Order: sequence, then C-alpha cells, then structure tokens
Amino acid sequence: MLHESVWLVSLALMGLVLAVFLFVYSQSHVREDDYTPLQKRAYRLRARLFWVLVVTLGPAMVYNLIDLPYGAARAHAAGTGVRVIEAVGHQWRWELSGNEVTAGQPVEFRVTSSDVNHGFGIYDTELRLVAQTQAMPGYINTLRHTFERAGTYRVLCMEYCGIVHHNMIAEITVTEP
Ligand SMILES: [Cu+2]
Repeated sequence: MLHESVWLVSLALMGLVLAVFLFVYSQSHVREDDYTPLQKRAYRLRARLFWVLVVTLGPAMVYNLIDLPYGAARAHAAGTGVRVIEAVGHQWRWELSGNEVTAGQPVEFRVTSSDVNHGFGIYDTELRLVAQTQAMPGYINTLRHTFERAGTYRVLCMEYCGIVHHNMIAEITVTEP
C-alpha cells in the first residue's frame, strides 16, 4: 500500500517536471531582439559591484591578516635577544630548561616529548590559553611567544596522556622588565 502511494507521488512529480520542460520548450523560439543595451547595463553594474567589493573587502582582508603571527615569527627568528626554552613532556610532568622570563622578551619554546603525545598549553594568570603546541616524541615543535604582562603563567597538558595527566603542571614566572 505504502509502495503504491510512493510510486504514485513519484509519478505525479515526474509528470510535473515533464510538464515544466514542455512548457519551457513551447515558449522557446529564436528571437531577434537586440540585447546589446541590456548587456551593457549588466556589465556596468557588474563592474561597479566589482569595485564595491574591492573597496570593502580589500581593507577587511588587510585588517584580518594583520594579526597573523607569521610575520612576527620571522622577525622573531631574525632578531636577537630571543630566549630559548627547551620543554620536554614526560608522563607525567613537564621538564623546562628555564622558567623565568621577562615581560616583552620574545621566547622560543622548543617542545618535544619523551614518551607519548602531550599538549603544551601556556595559560595566563586568569587561566586563559595564550599559546599552545603539540609535544610529540621524535619531533621538536617551535612555539614563539612574547609574554606581555608579568605574572605566574602555567603550562598544562592539553592532551589526555594517561592516569596522572591532570598533574602535568609547570609554572613560568614572568617578571617586569
Ligand atoms: Cu598529558
């Protein structure tokens, strides 16, 4: 019974589509109208729209890209006074080659792991994430960050790595310059 009604509905819809096709076909015939003025108007409109997009989206794109960290990272790599800190994740602790930095000084963390994958996440004094990367065995991930404000930051593991995962907390003290 259900099959039959589905079949009938399908048939009706197919008929409708066919009717639309036939209607369009019956209405279509070669017309000799001159579309040049219409085409010109459409092209003018299109050109204007193009410039509207350039003027609005161009600055929007620049505004959006300005905070991308790549340029900063390049300047960072070229610059001097970069503090390098080696960070190794272990089950279940962080090993940092240093944990005191100065505010405003660029820091480069070289992050790896001695066992399994960990997540190296740096949190500020209000526990907001400020920078993060993966800590992976066999790889060194470079994480560049400049601490803007003094305070005690915390490194927490961001990837569940076993039973004492929650205990992977290290502190970084950022002092006034
Ligand atoms: Cu972990």
